[in-house]
Amino acid sequence: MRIDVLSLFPEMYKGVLEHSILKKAADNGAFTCRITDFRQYADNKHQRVDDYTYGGGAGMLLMPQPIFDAVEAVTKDTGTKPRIIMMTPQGTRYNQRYAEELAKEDHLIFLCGHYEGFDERIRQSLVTDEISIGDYVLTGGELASMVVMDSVIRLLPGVLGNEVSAHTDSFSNGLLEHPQYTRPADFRGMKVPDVLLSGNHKLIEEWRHKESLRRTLMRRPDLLENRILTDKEKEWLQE
Ligand code: 6GU
Repeated sequence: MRIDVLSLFPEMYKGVLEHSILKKAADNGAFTCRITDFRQYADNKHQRVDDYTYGGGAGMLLMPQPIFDAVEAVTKDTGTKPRIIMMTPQGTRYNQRYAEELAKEDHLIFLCGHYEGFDERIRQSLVTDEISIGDYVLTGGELASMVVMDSVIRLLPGVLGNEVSAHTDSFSNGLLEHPQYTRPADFRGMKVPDVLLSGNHKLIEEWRHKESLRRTLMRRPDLLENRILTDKEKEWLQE
């Protein structure tokens, strides 16, 4: 996967892409990431990228020209059609399903504003997706784009060493993760449930599934609203 980020603060991405799983994924060629400061595409003498809003009012808006030109520059010579993603609190609320959809793409371009909003023509004629990462306001789209990038990159083939972990973790089956334990079996009198020590894999799977369902019901009942329950799951919820 190819990832391009257009941001006025490219330094913010330092560190995030250079550690742990993301670094390993980049080193292994699972993705390439290029951060572009779109100020360099401003065609005016002072390299301005924003201007006052028509009609008046407080605040500045990012102008179309530098962003259109920057997108044209990063898409030239790439045969494929990119997803052009505007990071904005007005966007579609991001979730795991969205991450899975983006992970199938060849090329993602993130547009990040800071302080300012975007001229509406960027939305209308350039952008394919508008994404918000939740119902709160950040100072800019950079952190939000890093959240999206992280969640997409970990789904790319070969990135998670243990392939099952991407499929069994929270949300991929629509449920929260079940409780987990490591050694010792008894820590200060707090014991690991017997079933997990039983060696009976069928019973263990059933216990985990049931605990996932129970935890989801207690903490995030909203996740069950749009999920079709199996007969077995309905039975468990009756208990
Ligand atoms: Cl994508 N941007 C900003 N500025 N704030 C946000 C957001 C994005 N998602 C949630 N809050």
